[in-house]
Amino acid sequence: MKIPALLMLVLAFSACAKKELNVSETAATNDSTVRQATVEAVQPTKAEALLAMQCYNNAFYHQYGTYGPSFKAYYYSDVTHSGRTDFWKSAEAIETIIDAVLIHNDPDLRNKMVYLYNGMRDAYGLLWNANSFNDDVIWGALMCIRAFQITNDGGMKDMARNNFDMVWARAWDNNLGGGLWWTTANTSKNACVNAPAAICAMYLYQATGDAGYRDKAKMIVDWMVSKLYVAGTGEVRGAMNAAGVITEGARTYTQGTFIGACSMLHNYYPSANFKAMAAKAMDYTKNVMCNAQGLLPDEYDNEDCQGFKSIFARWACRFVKDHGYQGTYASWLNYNAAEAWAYRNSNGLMWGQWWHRTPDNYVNSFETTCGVAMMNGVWLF
Ligand code: 7K2
Repeated sequence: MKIPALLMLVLAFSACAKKELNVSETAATNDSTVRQATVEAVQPTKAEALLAMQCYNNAFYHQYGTYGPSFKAYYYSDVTHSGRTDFWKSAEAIETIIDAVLIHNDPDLRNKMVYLYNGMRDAYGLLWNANSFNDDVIWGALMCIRAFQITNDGGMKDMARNNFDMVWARAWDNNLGGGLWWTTANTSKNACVNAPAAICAMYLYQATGDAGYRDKAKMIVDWMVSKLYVAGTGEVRGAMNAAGVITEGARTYTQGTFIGACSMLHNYYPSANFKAMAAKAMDYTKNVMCNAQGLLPDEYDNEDCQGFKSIFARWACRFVKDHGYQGTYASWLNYNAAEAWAYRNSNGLMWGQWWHRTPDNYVNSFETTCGVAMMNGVWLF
């Protein structure tokens, strides 16, 4: 029997609603009680991981017209639909739907992924050289090359390649021994451009066969190891300024993207230390950045930080899968997925504070990528 699309939508929407909590609502007033009480949170199923993505789309996805023979779409920045999510957050929200497409192979999600990509082309054009943030351009290029891996659409590959090349040309130099500048002002070299650029370059190498991209990835990570990575602890620091002074510490996304880059480089340079450094960076995140129960931090410093955990989840889970680290890290990552889902709101949205209930009326679309990426990420391994 064919279920009408509208009915499907209604079913999906109503299923987003949170059915039960593992702790009483009153316990949510006492943080320490909640943290203790929810260690037993029930592991979300794969169907729930798909549902989480669908709830996200119900809240934020907006299709706004045709794009050639296809359609274009964007994610709203928040539940009030006050406007379009900005460039880099859009790229990361699309990375989140890419994660879900890879897990579920769901045709509706795949279509939405393509329409969202079209929406980026529609809003920002093909070459993003007007954007002075090299990190933004790299997040966009990374999204494109990952979408290409699913669709084999040459336009996606070209967009990734041309934008990566543009950043490389304007941002790499030998000041500080190498590394990409964060913006065109050339004031600091940050993890948030270098590590995702290394991942993007490895995917470009795989997509084009051009070994120059693999070489660039290695140069970037070697530079990060020399300047931003702390060998004794596994911390991946955020930035070094033009005077060579470290100006930012670790974030979950500096850890996650470094882990992702090392994880890929290991396959081509197995005798180097890449896999061990990735594991060390995982350990730092788990043992130093998480709370006593292993819950990832809230990262509410500013609005850019609120979605960092989705980036961590993506690359940490892939590392676990690709290098067989389930025995070491699966229960920790599963715990985070379970906690995020346990505290979803009545629309099935998960904020960044995975230790108490998401309010029904307060959520932005970047922050809420985190739980979705975490829940889908754990189904990779
Ligand atoms: O300082 C960098 C980075 O190292 C740090 O982790 C984050 C969060 O802030 C910036 S990156 C954020 C920028 C990305 N491009 C668009 C800008 O509007 C945004 O500030 O503190």
